[in-house]
Amino acid sequence: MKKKIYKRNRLTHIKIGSLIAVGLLFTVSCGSESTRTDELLSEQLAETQEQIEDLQQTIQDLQQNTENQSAEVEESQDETVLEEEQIENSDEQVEDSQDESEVDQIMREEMMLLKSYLWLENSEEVEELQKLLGVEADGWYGAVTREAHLTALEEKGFPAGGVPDEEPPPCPPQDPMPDSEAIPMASIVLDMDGDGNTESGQTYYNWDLEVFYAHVSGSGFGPYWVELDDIGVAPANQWKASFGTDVNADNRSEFWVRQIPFGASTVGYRVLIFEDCELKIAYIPDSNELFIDGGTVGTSWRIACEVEDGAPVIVQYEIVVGAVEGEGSLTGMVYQLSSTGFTFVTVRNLETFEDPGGPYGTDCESWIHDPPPWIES
Ligand SMILES: [Ca+2]
Ligand SMILES: [Ca+2]
Repeated sequence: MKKKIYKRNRLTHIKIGSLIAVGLLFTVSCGSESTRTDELLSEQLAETQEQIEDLQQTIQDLQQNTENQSAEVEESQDETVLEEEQIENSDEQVEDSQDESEVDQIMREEMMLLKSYLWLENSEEVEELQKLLGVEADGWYGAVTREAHLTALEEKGFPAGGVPDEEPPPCPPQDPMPDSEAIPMASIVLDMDGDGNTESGQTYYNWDLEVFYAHVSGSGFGPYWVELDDIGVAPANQWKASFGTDVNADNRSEFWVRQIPFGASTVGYRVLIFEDCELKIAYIPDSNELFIDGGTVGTSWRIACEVEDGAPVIVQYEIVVGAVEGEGSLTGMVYQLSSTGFTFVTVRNLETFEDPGGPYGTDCESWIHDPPPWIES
């Protein structure tokens, strides 16, 4: 546009130049004519001057227009630049706010993943987590959610500290125990399922069936019971709730019941555990024997809670005093408690094991009721 205006101006200048030249030539060539001719020339000159003035005015007008147009062009260019800048700025703002909301979203999601949840928790937080994980959003934290949660955490390299341990479904209560009479002895405190809530352990006897039972019940637990086999020969055998332990340090109590009388100056014990929603007898492997404590001067037994290769174990010692010093024997059967009962670990004897001299069982015992009689306080 500027170029066009410039061209037009140049043309105008050339035209004016030509007119002035013609006028001057005319004046020079006609200088010596008569007065009439002078008048005529004057008229022509005036006319020419007028034309020149008109042309000058035209030039001025044109220049003015050009300036105005340039100014307008610049102005509009400025406006365009301004508009472009504004557009850029608003683009940046949009991008900024998009970035911010994306960062917020990512942070929210990561917080959701890292949050701690409870097993079988039912909450809006779980529902949000499930939506994020892309599993059915029913609001319950169960096995499917846990699996997806673990995978998501692993993908991001996040710790899985907030993922709850998978727990078996709550145990249904057992059918009622046959109508039985509680053995008159104080019940003992246990936590058979390790949930932190204590249960009460007790023994019962059914006169019609002539059967003893061990029975455990508590808030949100059971009741559960198990028949105690009668291994004694004397009809007066009685099973009594004795004490609770956690010999394998899994926070789940073992329920010790003793048979009285078991024999002269000895006491026999059964150990009960709670596994797979059942109260069970933890037997000595391949045996119906009881754990025995006590004895005579010649032969005695000790039950000890000890450590074997770093693992808590129960050791059943049998100590035989020989007629002559040095002829005695000491044998310790080492058992480890597992979910199915006791498993045999090893045998200790005086060749492989130095007699600690008693009292035994001071390494790993965790008695949560009265200390057993062989622990000297
Ligand atoms: Ca409990
Ligand atoms: Ca235990």
